[in-house]
Amino acid sequence: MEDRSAPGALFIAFEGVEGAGKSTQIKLVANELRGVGIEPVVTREPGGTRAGEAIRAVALNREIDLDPMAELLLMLAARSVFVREVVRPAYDAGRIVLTDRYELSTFAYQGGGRGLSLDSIRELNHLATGGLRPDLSLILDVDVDQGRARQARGAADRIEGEGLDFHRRVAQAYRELAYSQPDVALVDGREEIERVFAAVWGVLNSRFPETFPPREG
Ligand code: T5A
Repeated sequence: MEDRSAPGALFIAFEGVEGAGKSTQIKLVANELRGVGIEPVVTREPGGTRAGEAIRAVALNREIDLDPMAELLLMLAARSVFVREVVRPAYDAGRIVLTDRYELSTFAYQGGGRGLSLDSIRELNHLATGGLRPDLSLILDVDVDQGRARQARGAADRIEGEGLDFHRRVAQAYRELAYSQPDVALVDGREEIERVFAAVWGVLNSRFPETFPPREG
């Protein structure tokens, strides 16, 4: 991140394919933080703001056709508002922000999945975020089939409804991102929920021990 504004501030993004367990792990991390007296800001992308939720409704609506560039620009429009209204104020106030998806989703889905140029995504993402990057992106790595099987039955949204090849390219892009950047960690998300949580907390504890103390037991 470019400018650390307040002591204690942290911005952590949870990433992964559909049904990887991001929301589940965010809830567990938030509860554990509350147990040590910290109330985190829990949010998601696309969404987290009024404009962002409206953009999400369009971007994920399977009745609406979007070409890959239009999809990218919608994600980034939502992100621009998200940074300005949610992340930046919380960060400046020294809060811990836990978000379900952020910029790696764009590299994985619009880059790996849709095949858009990573350089263009990087440039446009920088414009949308003003360079605000997570302190850590934590990717929950699961097999695409396993993630899809975990999701509630019901109508898939526009992106969930893409074919297996698309989702495999997304998963592969995530793995490549994990090995190319030091502020990205890959956690095996295939285990049962409590074991994944132990691994997630272990990563957080090793990176930010003052905020995420060792768990008892
Ligand atoms: N998108 C987003 C882009 O294309 N580009 C972008 O830039 C951005 C920001 C957003 C969509 O937008 C796309 C990507 C997405 O397609 P979403 O709602 O965030 O949509 O994405 P999903 O991944 O579809 O959300 P899910 O809620 O399905 O997945 P989660 O949060 O990863 O999974 P979770 O925690 O809700 O768990 C799903 C189910 O599995 C169980 C849970 O209890 C739940 O029932 N579960 C487990 N079961 C067994 N073992 C475990 N370890 C489990 N962990 C969770």
